[in-house]
Amino acid sequence: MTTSKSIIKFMRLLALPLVLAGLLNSAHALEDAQAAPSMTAQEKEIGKRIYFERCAGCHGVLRKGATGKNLEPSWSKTLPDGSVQEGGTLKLGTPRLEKIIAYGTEGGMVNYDDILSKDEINIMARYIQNVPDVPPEFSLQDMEDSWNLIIPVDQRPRKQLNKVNLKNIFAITLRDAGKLALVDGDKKEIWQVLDTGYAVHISRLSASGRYVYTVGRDGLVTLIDLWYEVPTTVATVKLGADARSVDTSKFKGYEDKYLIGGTYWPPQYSIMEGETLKPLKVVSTRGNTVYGEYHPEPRVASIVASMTKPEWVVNVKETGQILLVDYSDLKNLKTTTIESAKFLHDGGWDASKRYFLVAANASNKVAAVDTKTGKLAALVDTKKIPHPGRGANFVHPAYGPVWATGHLGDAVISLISTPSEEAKNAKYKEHNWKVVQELPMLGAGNLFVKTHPKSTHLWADLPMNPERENAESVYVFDLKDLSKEPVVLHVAKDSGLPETKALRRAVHPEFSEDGSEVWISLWGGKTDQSAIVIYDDKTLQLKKVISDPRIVTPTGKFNVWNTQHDVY
Ligand code: DHE
Repeated sequence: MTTSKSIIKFMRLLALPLVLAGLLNSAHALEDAQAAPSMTAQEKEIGKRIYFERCAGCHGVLRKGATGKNLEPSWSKTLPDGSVQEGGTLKLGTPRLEKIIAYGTEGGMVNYDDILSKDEINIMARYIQNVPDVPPEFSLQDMEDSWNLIIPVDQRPRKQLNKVNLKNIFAITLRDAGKLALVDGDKKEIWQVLDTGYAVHISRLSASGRYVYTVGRDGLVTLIDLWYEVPTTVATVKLGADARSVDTSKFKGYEDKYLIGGTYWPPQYSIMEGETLKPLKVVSTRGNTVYGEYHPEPRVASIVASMTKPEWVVNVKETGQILLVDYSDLKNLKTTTIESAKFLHDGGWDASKRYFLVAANASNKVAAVDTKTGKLAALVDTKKIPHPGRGANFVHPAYGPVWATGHLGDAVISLISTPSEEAKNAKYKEHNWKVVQELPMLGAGNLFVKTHPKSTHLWADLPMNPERENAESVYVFDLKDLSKEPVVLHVAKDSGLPETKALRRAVHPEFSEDGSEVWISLWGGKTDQSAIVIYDDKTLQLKKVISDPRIVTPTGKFNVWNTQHDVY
């Protein structure tokens, strides 16, 4: 299958209408020369909803373009030769826009004719010729108004009231159900399912391992206490209209003290009390890109807590600026701004946890930040659209410590050599920050790779590959002999569930606490039965399938111990 096909499928799934084409235009809106098509209030509401759910991820809320094209009614920009280029959705007009939305384009626009109805396509064609709806800003006061402290700290248990092995609990996103399943990893049974709001994106653990934090695409943060008889939501707060990331304070002396959350809209990060979610501070990320142009909507992508300093690494997508936010004095907040490359997305630590590696995905690069010196350690060129999740660390037989990332846009897994202070690894220094090997995959469309210090395997999914066979399987490389073809495990078939019309994507391998098992989400349609499929890491034999009817559209899984300690 071709790379472009895979990307198109991925973007459709993620509801991002334009791909790769059209990096940010430094365009500004012109006076509309022609009137935008009229719309009823009801049609506008429909357009607004569909735009948020399907388009904003790629084109941005202000429609100035990011990984997708500028979709303002009219824009102009001055080219390097001094000439002025003009464009806009008004120029294209309703019939042409309807065709683009329905059938896609060569430039990467996916077809929506099988996702949206004819009426919805017509509404969207007219909606994007109207001036963008700008959602409201979200202030500290708005956060305070949304804050719900359900159980104050002094009314919570003083010790763990259950006998569950909390280290091996899996927090599993039930994406379209707007819920989180907490699954007992020892018994492989659902412990509790909790409401968490629309499409939780990630779960993270407090430094102590007692609290689970989730954040959803609706900007809602949920704080869950694992010390009760059954997991209990003790506080919630809204960060804004659209969010993807949270992390807690993990530096010695600050354990469980603070939480940081990053939003796509408004473009800002917020700091809260870790145990109550009481809002403390909001900081905008609006500013200039690494090329010096102002960007009004630089969204916060991944965030990670350093264990070396009281700092968070905050990756700002559109500007390519990596912020080191020092939380030791919130009133006199010190921030280091590190230039990297545009379109920062997800990433993880190297084995020493000194360097944070983050994909600048549409720039085809991985940036490495040295959290000890507070400087950029490297910008590594990679194949198309690196997408590491958190990546995977292991010792390569020939090149020493490496960090692995998969690619959404290419059929490889890249292994990047990472520095090590151990004397035995000095011989690998010349390879540091180079791609030392690319492991061939069966196609593009990987999202997550994973390993564990006790494992000799590297697990990789391929959920965005257009071929059913590939998307429903996972690939297991032997770390002792990387020249071997990966073992293919057909997760959908192994689940024993009947085949469905919609693909059931095998996504996000996650290890159990002891590294003996790998859990895979079989992510089916909203009305289909999905499952969690568990393999023995040593034998690669199927161990258990959890196909409870409550398992609706499972995606990310976060093992308490591995997430708490960044084990990957
Ligand atoms: Fe994710 C992590 C953004 C679509 C599952 N995703 C992240 C992070 C970001 C991000 C910024 C890093 C958070 C961090 O570490 O602090 N994801 C986005 C998008 O903008 C995008 C492309 C489109 C969107 O509108 O959200 C997107 N992501 C998806 C999905 O469709 C996935 C596959 C299924 C789902 O649940 O939505 C998905 N993203 C995940 C998962 C992680 C993640 C499971 C955490 C990986 C980990 O191991 O930590």
